[in-house]
Amino acid sequence: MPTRRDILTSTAVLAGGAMLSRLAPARAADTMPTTLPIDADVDPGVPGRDYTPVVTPNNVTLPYKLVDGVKVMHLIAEEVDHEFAPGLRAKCWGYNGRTPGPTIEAVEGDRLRIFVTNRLPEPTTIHWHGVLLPSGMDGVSGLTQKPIAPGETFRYEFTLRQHGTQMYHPHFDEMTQVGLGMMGMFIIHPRRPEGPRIDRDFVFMLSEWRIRPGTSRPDPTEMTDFNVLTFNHRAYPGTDALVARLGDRVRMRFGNLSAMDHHPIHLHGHRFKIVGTDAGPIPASAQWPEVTVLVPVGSTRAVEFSADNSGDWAMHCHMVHHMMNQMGHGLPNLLGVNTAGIDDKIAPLLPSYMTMGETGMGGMGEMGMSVPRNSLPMRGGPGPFGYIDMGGMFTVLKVRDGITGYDDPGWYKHPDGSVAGPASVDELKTLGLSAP
Ligand SMILES: [Cu+2]
Repeated sequence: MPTRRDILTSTAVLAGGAMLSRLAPARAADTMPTTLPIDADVDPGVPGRDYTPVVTPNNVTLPYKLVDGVKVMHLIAEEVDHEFAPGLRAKCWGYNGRTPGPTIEAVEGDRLRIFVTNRLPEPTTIHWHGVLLPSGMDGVSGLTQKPIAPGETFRYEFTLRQHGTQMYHPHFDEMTQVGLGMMGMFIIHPRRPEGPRIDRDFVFMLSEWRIRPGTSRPDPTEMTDFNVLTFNHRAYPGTDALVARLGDRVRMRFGNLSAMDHHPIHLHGHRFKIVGTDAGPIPASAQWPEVTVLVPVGSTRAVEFSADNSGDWAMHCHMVHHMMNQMGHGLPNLLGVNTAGIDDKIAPLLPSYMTMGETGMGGMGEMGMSVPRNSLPMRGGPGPFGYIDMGGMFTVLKVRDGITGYDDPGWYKHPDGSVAGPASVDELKTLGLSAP
């Protein structure tokens, strides 16, 4: 039976800081998500022994060096020539030659010493989003530290006393630096894992960009009209396929450092539970089932599910404008317009002109319509049944029996009779349904 005090305490936790301080000051520390006493002295966590390492599609994990029991890491802030998908490259800012930066991975109780070298043309800092640490390590320029000038290297050092899905990004000229790609994921494994063992643990950073077709510099001042939407800064068809063995227990962690938009990430063929935020794990009794997880700006969400359904399963942001690539934006609306004769009249002025969109915009990606150099067509890429009509924040989860690695197994071979196809007029007539 819960006591009255327990009930008051849990109510206070739900209601936030004000209630907390009035009703349960002594329990405040208990609300931190940790399986480890804050002052515990433990050995550095070892990959494979203490945790199953995460996989960041299209990206890597930051290496560390062990020095006197401290995990030493090095991030170099610099300009990066980044490919969003075959056909589109841009000058972005990132870390260690890539954007987003490498995923930081460690274990609750680890002590980290992270050196940050600035090779940008302006100052920077790194803020460790959601990580509980001393105020002076929080990386807010002007408030908790001096900015790191070009050419300087700063040292950050702190002990991890929580676990969960965190992020890192600058807190200096945020609009420019985050808008140009300076961000990364920061995964902290529990010292004593609870719950079912996770077989595959995928990490995604969600972000959005404005890159005018034909240009090669993202515009960080854009506030509304983003035209490149990315998983780990790649747009489909540039996103890695996600591979899982039938029956695997899969975790997916999403962080969102887009300038303006939340992203509802939808997975086909499976149901998952939302198991964590950037404040830590959600108790099993409070997890709820979903097929779409909304990842707000400046937040992380972790979901878990059993990959119990063989096939090729789309995973994408459900905002339809976020499944588009550059050339699909800002078009005139010609739906239902009688465009007969327009092409003939315009051809003498613009030889490559072709009116499009009067019957809908499906198929525009595969028309091979001419696009400016260094830009992506409206959407998609070739699939096993024709053209896949989605681009941007889109990828495919491939669930197969007997898979052992992460190599793309190719397209799913559907059992006979299990693929939707055209119905015959006879069949429709027999059922009394009107045929076209
Ligand atoms: Cu979205």
